[in-house]
Amino acid sequence: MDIESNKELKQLLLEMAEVADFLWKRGWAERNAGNISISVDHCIKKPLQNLEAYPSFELDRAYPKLATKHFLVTGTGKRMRDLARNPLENARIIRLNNKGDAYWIISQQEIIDNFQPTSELPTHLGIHQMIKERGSQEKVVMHAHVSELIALTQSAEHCDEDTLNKLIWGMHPETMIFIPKGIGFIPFVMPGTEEIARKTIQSLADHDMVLWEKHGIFAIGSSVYDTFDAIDIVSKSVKIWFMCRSAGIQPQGLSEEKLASLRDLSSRF
Ligand code: 2HA
Ligand code: ZN
Repeated sequence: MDIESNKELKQLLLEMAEVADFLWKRGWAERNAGNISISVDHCIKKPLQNLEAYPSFELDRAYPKLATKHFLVTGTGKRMRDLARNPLENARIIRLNNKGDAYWIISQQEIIDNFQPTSELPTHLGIHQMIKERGSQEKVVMHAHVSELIALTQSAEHCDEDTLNKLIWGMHPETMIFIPKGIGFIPFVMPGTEEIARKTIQSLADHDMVLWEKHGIFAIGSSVYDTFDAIDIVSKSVKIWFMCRSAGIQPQGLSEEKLASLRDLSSRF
């Protein structure tokens, strides 16, 4: 399948590339850090028929809700800065089979360049399946190594959801407005595993994003811009907290009362 001949797909790939550049420039995507997937079924009007011609790969588990679905995914080992400059080489479309337990890479017919989807594919697919199950509209899953957030998880005191969320909400009113369900926290688990995927999905059921101890963040959104913005807002709050601490100021945060009013305001958005 040729991405360039499909206007909508091409647009999504360009948006993914632009946000990859943001991640790189923020310093949240060293080497091959970070990964993005976008549900692109709505762009595929005529699904391919000759799937046998494409490389196929089994998954470790089935994702029945994702059977026959298409995703634009970044590649394992690929750099966000390279994706920004050369999107076609660093992201591909995968299409799951009828059972949702294997996939084809369908945007690289006859190109044997060893492209493999992100090592965090289990978490990406698990989240896309959760989104389908709950019937919500998010299309994008994004992972980045946000330094400020990783730094916080170096302190046992902040490896706790209540402390973490009080901190982020307290630094700026818009954090509560845009991230009202807060951040879920997952104590260290090996990356790329089914275990981390399962825990992330559980945690996303009642949070806006999930922080992996000493590793990074996973967020979802309706577009790559939305998803990036959510991460950016949280990062801003944590930066303010660190700035205060570096200047010897103990940040006061917003009171419970003010946070409750902001929560009310957020529910009206
Ligand atoms: O894509 O960030 O967690 C590389 C990673 C793995
Ligand atoms: Zn990572």
